[in-house]
Amino acid sequence: MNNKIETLDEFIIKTQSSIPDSSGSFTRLLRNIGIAAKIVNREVNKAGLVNILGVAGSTNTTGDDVQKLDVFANEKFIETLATSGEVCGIASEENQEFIPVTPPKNKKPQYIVVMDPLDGSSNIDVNVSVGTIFGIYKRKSPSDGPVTLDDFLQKGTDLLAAGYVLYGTSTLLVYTTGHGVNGFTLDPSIGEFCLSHRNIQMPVSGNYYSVNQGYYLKFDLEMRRYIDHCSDLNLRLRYIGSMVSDIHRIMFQGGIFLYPNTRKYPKGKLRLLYECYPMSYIVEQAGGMALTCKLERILDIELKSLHQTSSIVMGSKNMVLEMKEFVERYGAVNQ
Ligand code: P6P
Repeated sequence: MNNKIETLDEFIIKTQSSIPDSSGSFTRLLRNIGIAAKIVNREVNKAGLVNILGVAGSTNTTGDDVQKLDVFANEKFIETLATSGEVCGIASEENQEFIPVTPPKNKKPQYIVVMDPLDGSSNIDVNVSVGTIFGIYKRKSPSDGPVTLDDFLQKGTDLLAAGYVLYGTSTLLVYTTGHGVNGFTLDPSIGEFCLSHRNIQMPVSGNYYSVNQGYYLKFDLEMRRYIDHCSDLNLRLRYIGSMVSDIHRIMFQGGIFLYPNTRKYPKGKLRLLYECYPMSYIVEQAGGMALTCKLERILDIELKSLHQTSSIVMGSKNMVLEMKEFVERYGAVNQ
């Protein structure tokens, strides 16, 4: 029985051959994301002890109150990514505009990082799990020029890698480069993310559905009918208010996550670039599905603006296909 610990760094180096033209840059970038996650984890774990709880007094692109830990996480990820020397630009939920990164001398960084540095931050003050979501693209503009908005307006199918960090009962980093999904658990005693969940495969069905029931009456008919069906089947409703946490459960136990459009969010609430695309890439790589409530594949949707939102239904393949039947039967899409 091989019980040798395999660290994230070792795993990245071992699998870097699967990354096109990997000159070590991609490896260094992923390792820096792991470093930033460890720094944020340290603060998340002691948030109750030091004065970084509570609202920072500003709001982000969706009008959510920005919590101090949001600001800390955003700053740490930007700082760590920028000093990696591998990133030419960053887009963050916390920043209205993209952030160009000045390259080190004699380097022409090729990678763009999009991120939600602290997803579900309304949970921070009540000690409920939160997460980080990230995606990595290759720049499209010439590498000797400035990074442009077009470098960020790429579809989900153009992602090179996507991952999330879950700051929960333990801290996990889960990511894909298009060759399956692997999970790494942080071992605080050695300060390393260690391979703990190899080649994660999502169950094709499950007993959980995850939706904000409070908006039920504001969903379209077909969504309400499908949610009624989940209830009729006595499925268990689990909704944490942090997409990373809700999807992480589904990755292992199966189930379906829904954030449909409502009157308040007619185009959906969740952000395509740094929430829906990366999480959908991971879900598909684990054998699941991710669609809009109008049955478009999330990864295929054209991105027209940095903070564009979308409705989303994602999770176990058979459950998403069943939801699709309800949309076809009750949805305005057929009228
Ligand atoms: P609501 C967190 O703010 C988030 O972006 C996702 O992580 C989460 O699934 C959703 O919004 C929760 O939104 O409207 O149910 O509070």
